[in-house]
Amino acid sequence: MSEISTNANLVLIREEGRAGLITLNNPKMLNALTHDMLAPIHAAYIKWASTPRVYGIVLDAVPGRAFCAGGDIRAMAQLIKSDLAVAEQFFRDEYQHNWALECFTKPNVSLINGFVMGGGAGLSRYGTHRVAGENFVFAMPETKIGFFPDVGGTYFLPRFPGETGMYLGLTGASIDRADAYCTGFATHCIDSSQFDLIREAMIEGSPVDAVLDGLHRNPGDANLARMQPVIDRIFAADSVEGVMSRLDAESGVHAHWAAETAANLRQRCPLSLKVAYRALREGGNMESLRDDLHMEYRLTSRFLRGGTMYEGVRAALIDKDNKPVWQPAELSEVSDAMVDAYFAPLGDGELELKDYWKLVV
Ligand code: QUE
Repeated sequence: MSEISTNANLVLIREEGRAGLITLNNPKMLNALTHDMLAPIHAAYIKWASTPRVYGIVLDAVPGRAFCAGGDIRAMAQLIKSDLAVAEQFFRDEYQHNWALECFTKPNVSLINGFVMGGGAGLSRYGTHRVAGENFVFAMPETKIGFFPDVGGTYFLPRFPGETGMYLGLTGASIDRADAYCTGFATHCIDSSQFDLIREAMIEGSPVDAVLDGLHRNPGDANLARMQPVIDRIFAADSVEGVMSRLDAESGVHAHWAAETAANLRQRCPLSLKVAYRALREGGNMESLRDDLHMEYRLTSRFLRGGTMYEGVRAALIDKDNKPVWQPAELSEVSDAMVDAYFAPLGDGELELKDYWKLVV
């Protein structure tokens, strides 16, 4: 881990009064997470965990389109080709940070007013409070880039109501703050014009629940809640092929939605869909995020070595043709044995999450 002060321009870290304040500051890159950002963020949490003056943490982003769009997968695509060991170390450190956040006991408030996707969800989800501003947009879009919903996505998505997490994890669909509030991803809906008040209250050490509950406003009806009965009926199928055939068979008022959803899924990486489906089911039965991250790291290690991730990033972010050529190209060509191989233990290469009490001394 590098010093808390390195690359301080990409992430601003300071203490004010009773608060530790972290601001993501690379808006041109939609605050996509890099190793250089992650290391000082992690170090700050570890330090503040044992700083009595610090009542709690506020994580936010400079005003712009994004809170955090995910990992810097453009850089990751290059690393896959140049240095696989460094690529793997990024994910190890990211998952270690996710686990540290899950163990962190002080108030830990993310102020989110823009895209929060992938790695950005991992930075915020395990805090105590997630405040959604008016421009909040959440997604776990990794099946679009030949990967899977990681950073504990396979742990928290199955804990969304019914099959809504399976729907979001497979399709990569985006949701607004009313939807995110009904899933529990957002704990409060507060317009960004009020974010200064929240920061000030944290700096004063005012009890966080009373502050946020007082500012929260009803976000209105959630599309996702309205769609949940049909999502539950279709995404409860016991395989991706089962989901597809239920979508294709849908008639009546939801036929148009089902056709669009099926067309969307047919553009996703078939291997990603089958691995994500199984990981979301298994993650839903796990007792701890810790166990889930061990599973996810096995998958990550396999995806880094498979060809799909590079191809997905190429099509979405490098060439921007949005025409990924997936191998295998069809769901029917992704065998159970191929999926099993992704879940197999890594031997000497397993993720080893440090116990939190060994991090915080
Ligand atoms: C799926 C993803 C990501 C994505 C696009 C997808 C993702 C991510 C980015 C991204 C956005 C802006 C950047 C950048 C990366 O796009 O995780 O470097 O400047 O970080 O379809 O998972």
